Amino acid sequence: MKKVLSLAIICLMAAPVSAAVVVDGSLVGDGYGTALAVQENETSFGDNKSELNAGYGFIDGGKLNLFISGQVESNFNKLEIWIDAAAGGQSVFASAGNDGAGAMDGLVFDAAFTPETHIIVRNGNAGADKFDLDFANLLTNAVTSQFSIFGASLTGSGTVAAGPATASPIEVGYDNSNVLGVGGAFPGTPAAGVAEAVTTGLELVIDLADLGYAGGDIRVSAVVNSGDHSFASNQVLGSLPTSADHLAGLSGVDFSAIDGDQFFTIVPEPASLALAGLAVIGMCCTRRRS
Ligand SMILES: [Ca+2]
Ligand SMILES: [Ca+2]
Ligand SMILES: [Ca+2]
Ligand SMILES: [Ca+2]
Repeated sequence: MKKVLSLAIICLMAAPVSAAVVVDGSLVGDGYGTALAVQENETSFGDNKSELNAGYGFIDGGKLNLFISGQVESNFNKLEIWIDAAAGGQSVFASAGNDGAGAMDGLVFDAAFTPETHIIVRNGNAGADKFDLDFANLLTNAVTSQFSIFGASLTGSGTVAAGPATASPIEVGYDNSNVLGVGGAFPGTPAAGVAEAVTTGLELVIDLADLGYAGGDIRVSAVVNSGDHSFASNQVLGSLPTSADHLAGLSGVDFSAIDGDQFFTIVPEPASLALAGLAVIGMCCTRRRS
């Protein structure tokens, strides 16, 4: 028993501290770790208006925690996020029909990226400030939409209620105060380290079941697009090669023909593995007592 307890203690010590994430649009203190994708292009959609500096994420407690540093302009430009969390999915984008996303139909993903989920984030003023999110299940074409997540504000913390595409709420935090990161001198290459210096942006906590997750890695792709989804910037994570211009219409883009991965990969953390190990140890202890 003493040896078992020692093993358990070692596992706990080895695991990263898994304090509750504060879903506020800041990655400070939440244990996101190092960036999984870093922007290699000065933004073509305006310095500190629309820029995707870096991507972060981890899987914990039955949730995907996702953080994209930077911001999307408050003119209803779109932040497109695709998530590949399961077998199957789309190699070529075919939208669920929400929000005019069909303008991107025909976008070819990297060969190793087959999303089941498409998320649209948008913010601006339509009588009042608002921040909206759509979550589309690309396998069923069900869509969960939530308008004015932060009330009459562009930023804050809030929740997307469960809906046709989601059995659980999505937690959302957004902070658009970034003045660091990549600049606007496109096409061009940002100075080393500037993208990783940004600590604010979009933060999402999504239930794994709503992603169809059954284990393994989760892959994420993000692009800043125009308000009608028809003219994309050069802000993509994983990054486009350096000195990229606007992608323009995504319906004519083939990410598999562009160098590098236009997605990034979230690998289950050692913490999850340690907890799984503890569960096994717990089962052993139970058996011994019985
Ligand atoms: Ca946070
Ligand atoms: Ca897939
Ligand atoms: Ca900037
Ligand atoms: Ca590629």
